[in-house]
Amino acid sequence: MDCIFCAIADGAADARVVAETESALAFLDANPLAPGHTLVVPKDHYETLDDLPPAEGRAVFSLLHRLVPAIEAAVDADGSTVGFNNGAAAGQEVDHVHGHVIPRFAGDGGGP
Ligand code: DGP
Repeated sequence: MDCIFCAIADGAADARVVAETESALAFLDANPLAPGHTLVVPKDHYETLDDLPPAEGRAVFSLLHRLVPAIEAAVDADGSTVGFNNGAAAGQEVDHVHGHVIPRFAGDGGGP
């Protein structure tokens, strides 16, 4: 299977990794919508949230939960948009579940 996020999780492709647990990985988005835009993924391949087992979901959310305040502090953001594009109809372009953490700044328009 040809999956760029699996390649990043396996160390076969480069990424700016910001945090890692046994089953989840966080790295900077290659096309950031804001400074510090980070993706959080399960290390194993699941296409959408619908396929993600509960334990993997907890691992991803746990890492997201820990990282959001750290990312906001690192880039001096006022908040962040956190979300998943789940399925092609929602704009999911990489078929490996990933949560976006997009730092937001007062006056930047807000909202997803
Ligand atoms: P989505 O539309 O939700 O599937 O978002 C995919 C995101 O993944 C998009 O913001 C760009 C990012 N992305 C795509 N390819 C790569 C890559 O090879 N490396 C990194 N770091 N990010 C990538």
